[in-house]
Amino acid sequence: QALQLTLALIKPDAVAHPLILEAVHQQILSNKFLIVRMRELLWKKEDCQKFYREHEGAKLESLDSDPGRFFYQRLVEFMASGPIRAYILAHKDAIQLWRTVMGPTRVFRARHVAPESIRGSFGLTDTRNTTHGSDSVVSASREIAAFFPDFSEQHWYEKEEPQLRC
Ligand code: YYY
Ligand code: MG
Repeated sequence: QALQLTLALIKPDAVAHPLILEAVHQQILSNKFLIVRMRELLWKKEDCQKFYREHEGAKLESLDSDPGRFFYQRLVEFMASGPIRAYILAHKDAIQLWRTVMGPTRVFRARHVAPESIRGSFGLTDTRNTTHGSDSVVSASREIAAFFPDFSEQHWYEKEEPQLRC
């Protein structure tokens, strides 16, 4: 079975805290993800707006009527507020597994239904919720390209992935 790729981000709230950063990294390792690429960067606000606009499928003009608008601005401000760490992770079930390891989006819910998850353990608010993970194969490809413009998925699947499979 071929390995699947996902984009994982450690958000500014967690990168700023050495013990939390280390704990999240350990979760990646203990769940047997392969770290394909990793980088730390400070995100420009415009890139952040573009990333979440595409990600939410919301056109800028439609944001006024979008119920997501109430948090869009604070999300963008937060994601550009400090360094983040981006990973390309591989696993046979990378997308779903990483979302499970992260836990639910909303911190109150995460604390209650998945207290051992990353967000259940470290999430501060619905916005400062420690990590991001792609939600589908299509968004994973787009999100990987946004953070790792030099990474060729096709090349990885042809040359590297066959040697990593077990
Ligand atoms: O994919 P996931 O991160 O779990 O949630 P999304 O519904 O895609 O929302 C993306 C991002 O938006 C979330 O991680 C934090 C922020 N957000 C927020 O600030 N307030 C909310 N009520 C919901 C989401
Ligand atoms: Mg999402």
